[in-house]
Amino acid sequence: MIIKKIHARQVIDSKGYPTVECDAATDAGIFRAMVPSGASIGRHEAVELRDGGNAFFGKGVLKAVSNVNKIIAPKLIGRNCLEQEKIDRIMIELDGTENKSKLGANAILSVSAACCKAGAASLIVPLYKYIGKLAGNKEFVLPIPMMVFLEGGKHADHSTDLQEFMIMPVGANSFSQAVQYCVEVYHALKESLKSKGMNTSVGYEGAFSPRIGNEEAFELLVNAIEDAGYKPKSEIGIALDAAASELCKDGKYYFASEKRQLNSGEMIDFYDYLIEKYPIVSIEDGLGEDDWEAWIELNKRIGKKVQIIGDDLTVTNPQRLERAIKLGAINSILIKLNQIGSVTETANVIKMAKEKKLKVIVSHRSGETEDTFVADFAVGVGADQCKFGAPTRSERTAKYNQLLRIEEEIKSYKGFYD
Ligand code: 2PG
Ligand code: MG
Repeated sequence: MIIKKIHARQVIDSKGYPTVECDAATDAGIFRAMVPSGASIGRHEAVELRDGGNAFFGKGVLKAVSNVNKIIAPKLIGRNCLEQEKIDRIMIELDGTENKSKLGANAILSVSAACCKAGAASLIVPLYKYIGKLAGNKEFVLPIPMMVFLEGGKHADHSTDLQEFMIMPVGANSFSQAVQYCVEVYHALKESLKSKGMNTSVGYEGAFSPRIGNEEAFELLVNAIEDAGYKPKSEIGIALDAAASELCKDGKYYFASEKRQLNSGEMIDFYDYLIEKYPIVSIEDGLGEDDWEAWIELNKRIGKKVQIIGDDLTVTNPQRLERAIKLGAINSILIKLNQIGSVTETANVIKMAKEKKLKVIVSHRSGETEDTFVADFAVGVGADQCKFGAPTRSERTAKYNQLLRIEEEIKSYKGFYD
């Protein structure tokens, strides 16, 4: 079906900052995509184009919007919306830079995702199935959710140095049961915080952000899992996103709330200690984005026991993933569409990761929107897990709820230990 119109505009994301929204029109209707935005942004991510200046504290995206409307749209109008790869290639070539700094990854991704939705609609198939076709995947499974319950770092004020303390319902038998486990533990945690006189205000992703120590967070989670009637580890595990690049300065990791600093080796010892003491099943960005040697050591030391996930390390980038695979730095990869900036490139990185038997976790950003594209994308590419925030706040629940809808069509749910 022919793309008749492409039109972008500036809208607002869940953090209250501008982001790009794009409409792609065909005879089947108008298909809309919105772009998310991170707070702890990896140094090697594709460029999110911001206007600078005074408006919106420099965070406006009118340049990116204009790049869609004036540069990208004229080249795509009249093309077939089913040519996803070609559409993405045209935009990559129009940009012409390594990191999409000319047009902006936010501009390009908005068009890429809107055209993808138009493609699915033109074939009258569910979006996840269409994405499966694009990604060469026929095995649709519901991903295991990784839900964040306590957040600090750049995501909340006055809380932990480590960024995200999540739970994974590893013992659930279906996606809807996994959601139930998580929701029950979330409310158990809220009650326990209240009973201790702790603050129950939330951070960017809907997780609680009380003033607590880093290790205390694990204790609170274990207690909440038990309070809700579940068994830590066998039924519900803990996943950590340290977002360690944010702690790292001159080769040292600073824990401001504890006024202590660790070197890379001490960080690895710290994780070794944590996984022995708590039911941790996964560690994301345990080390800084360029601390390669230490990553190799971390994966060697504890990669057999827990997931070692690259996020800022790999930034959904094929070259960085290739290096990580070659060095044996990770056993899992976090995938964020806006780290690389197009549907096709993201699907290709996932293919690479799967070929090397890495676990694939499709993720939101701390700044989100009501768009649920990423939920269909996770199922379409056959991701093992998904990370879409807390089971609260509409921009997060929109994704989980979309997966609940998809579950009515496909029941397949692989266990964590399968
Ligand atoms: C992360 C993400 C999402 P941000 O580090 O994994 O939780 O955070 O979007 O701020 O980079
Ligand atoms: Mg992360």
